[in-house]
Amino acid sequence: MNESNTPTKNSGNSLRHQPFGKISKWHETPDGLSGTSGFAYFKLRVFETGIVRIQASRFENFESNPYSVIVEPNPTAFEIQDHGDILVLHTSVLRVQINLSAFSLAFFDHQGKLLNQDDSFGIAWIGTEVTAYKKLQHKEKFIGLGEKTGNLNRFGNAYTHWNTDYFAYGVGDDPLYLSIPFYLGIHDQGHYGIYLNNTHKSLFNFGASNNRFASFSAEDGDMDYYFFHYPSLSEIITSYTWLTGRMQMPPMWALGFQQCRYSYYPESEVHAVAQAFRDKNMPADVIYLDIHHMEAYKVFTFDGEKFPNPKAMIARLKEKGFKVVVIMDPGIKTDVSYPPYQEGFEQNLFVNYPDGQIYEAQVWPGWCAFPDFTKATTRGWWEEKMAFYAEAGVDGYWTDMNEPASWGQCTPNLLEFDFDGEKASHRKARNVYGMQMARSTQAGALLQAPEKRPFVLTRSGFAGIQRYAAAWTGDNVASEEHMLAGIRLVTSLGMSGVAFAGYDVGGFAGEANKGLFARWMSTAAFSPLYRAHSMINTKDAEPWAFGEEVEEISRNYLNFRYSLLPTIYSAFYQSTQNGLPLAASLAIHYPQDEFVYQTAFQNEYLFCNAFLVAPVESFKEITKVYLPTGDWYYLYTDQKYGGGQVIYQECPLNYLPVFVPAGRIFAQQSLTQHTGLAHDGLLSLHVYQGKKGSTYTHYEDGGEGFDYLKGSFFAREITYNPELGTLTLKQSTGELPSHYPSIRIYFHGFDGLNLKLNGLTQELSTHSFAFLKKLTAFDPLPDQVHPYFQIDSLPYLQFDHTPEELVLTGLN
Ligand code: NBV
Repeated sequence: MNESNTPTKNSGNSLRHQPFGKISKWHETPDGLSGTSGFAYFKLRVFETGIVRIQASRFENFESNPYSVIVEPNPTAFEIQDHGDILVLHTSVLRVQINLSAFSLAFFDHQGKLLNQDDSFGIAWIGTEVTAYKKLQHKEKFIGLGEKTGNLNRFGNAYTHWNTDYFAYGVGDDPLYLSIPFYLGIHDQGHYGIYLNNTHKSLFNFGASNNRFASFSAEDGDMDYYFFHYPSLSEIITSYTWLTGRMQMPPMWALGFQQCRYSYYPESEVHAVAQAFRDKNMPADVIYLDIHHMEAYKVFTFDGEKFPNPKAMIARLKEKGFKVVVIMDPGIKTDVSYPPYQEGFEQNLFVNYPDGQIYEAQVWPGWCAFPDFTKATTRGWWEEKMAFYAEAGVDGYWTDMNEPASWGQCTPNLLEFDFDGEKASHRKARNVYGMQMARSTQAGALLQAPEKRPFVLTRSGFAGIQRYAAAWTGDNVASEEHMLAGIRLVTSLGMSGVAFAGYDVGGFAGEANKGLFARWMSTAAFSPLYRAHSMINTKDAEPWAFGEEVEEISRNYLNFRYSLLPTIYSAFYQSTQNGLPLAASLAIHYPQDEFVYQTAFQNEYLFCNAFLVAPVESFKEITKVYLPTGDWYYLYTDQKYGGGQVIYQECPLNYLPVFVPAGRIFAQQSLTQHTGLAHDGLLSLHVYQGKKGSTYTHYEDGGEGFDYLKGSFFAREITYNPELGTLTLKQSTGELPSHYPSIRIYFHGFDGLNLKLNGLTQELSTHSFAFLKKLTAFDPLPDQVHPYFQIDSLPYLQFDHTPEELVLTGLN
């Protein structure tokens, strides 16, 4: 090292720590500033008032990731003050202090509170590995980082991003299938978000094996991260999804129940399972075809024996109201008589070795070549090939094994990927491979059926995957701890931009016992993706396969899920607009509340902003629930609890602990057996008395297709204002009439109501009301094992659901 502590390109041992060094030159740019130490280069760019991008490179030409960020900087007012050794960049919400003597950064909010600060190591290299070192703040907590196992608070742990096929992973294992290098930091002084925009293998250390720093490193490429600060964590997630995109509105059917199995075959079994849902009055919308639908596991084929007439089969399933989703694996069998292989070979669509030879590895079909989904021509070809499924009537696609996985699980690093013209080795391309497969699959679905909303479910992905697909958490295990871990995976994905996510209900590997399956079905009714799945050579795992008791509990929660479709659909629409999670860890809403991070409470989350779900193992009869500040209603009885306390809640198998925040509103409709059937036209709104009100934005459209983008929707804000004692249904927007000509409002927790609707006095009715049905009195189970709850004399009011503003007064 020379005197100024600045290594030059030729100095020192590049395999030792090499800091960025003192800034010798800098200048203002249209959106920030850039400069150099002679050893390395930096850029700071203001993307938005609360988003600054920091890039540091050993080279003048900065490297990037063309796949995740989809926006350019938004011209935003900022100011740079030059204090000699220190520069200060201000926006209206953020202040970045840049220490020029060592290129170290500190981030403050507009009140001057320190949010995040570089350790004196700043940004530094060891060989090609680049790391940003951040001082640990007092009691700092770290949440998010996508599909990561472990605790909600990631402090004290380290995590790797390297998409990995991990059958029957343990609840602390890492890495898994999908990587999102975005996390939220929370401490006494405030909170922030950091997204590392580098696709190489990366490592996030939140104070593991050291007490000095939190750091994030990429094996190669540049340091390229976005720093976020806004007054709330929700706003940070909204801005992260502004940057990397949001999910598109899925078809309504994808919100229904989805039944999967590795694998249902032959055709008669698929029909039998679908029919059983109908015969047993258990609502469901989707059935999956796993790898046995193919001939010798070759994608774009059907096994002629097991599925002699897929088109007719799918048509029959459609008549029963079932959509069909097929699995698609990337591996293309290297069989010269197999057209996809021939075409890929001739058109150079596969991943190659540097000498041009096609890379082969073994997967289900045997030796396979792998489409290079980072190549535009490959994606275009795949999209065309999907005509095969579209012609058969397939409705959705399930992209599996797209880490990519192969036997041996060690894809060689020298492989070459097109990387959309930039060319990259496997080291840089691996983490985006699955995402590009999902992208191509979504585009293919759209190409083949332009009038339909694509549904793609992916196992692998990277930052931005939410634009293309929903995600599921891969090969989990049938155990109580996996059920709870799945919730944390889904809420972590949710705070990392992937709102539409779920886990295999019942557990993929192994076999659930009765209780576990029942609890899993009830819990997952409050999961954005509601899908059951199980492994080959295990016992049947459909919701009726565990006996009558489990069947009735499952039916109750399936029914509840379907009755909630107006709420869930509206929440999905909101999430397409703001990127917020549908299953939101309590940490998102109560980041400063220490209780929400405790092991006993870390699984609690808010579903669709209306239900606090307190997941609990199936064998527990009583559980501790933490209710944050505010008042809460136990869903099934309307019993009211004050917040900021731990309560003991009984949790018999037929009642999952669920609470409604005081002041909230949600909507129900009549039960249908699948989303393609018409409900009875009555929208039931449930309003919960509270000191703080809320707005429920009710949203409807055709449930399919894209007319909603041209105005064919019905939306209205419904606001409960406790100070004024009003419930206002604002004038609706959109060109579609509501599907609900009548509206009924249930008033929970109100006393002595004296209501007027648009000035006219109203007579209230009452009846006893239950969200779930009474279970059969299974002999010899006494009632207290399966209690039955209902709300006596619940007041309600019913009137015509007209589009004009409707104001109810007297909700005091
Ligand atoms: O295609 C079979 C399975 C699938 O059912 C599962 O959901 C995937 O995660 N697939 C993995 C292949 C290997 C399973 C052992």
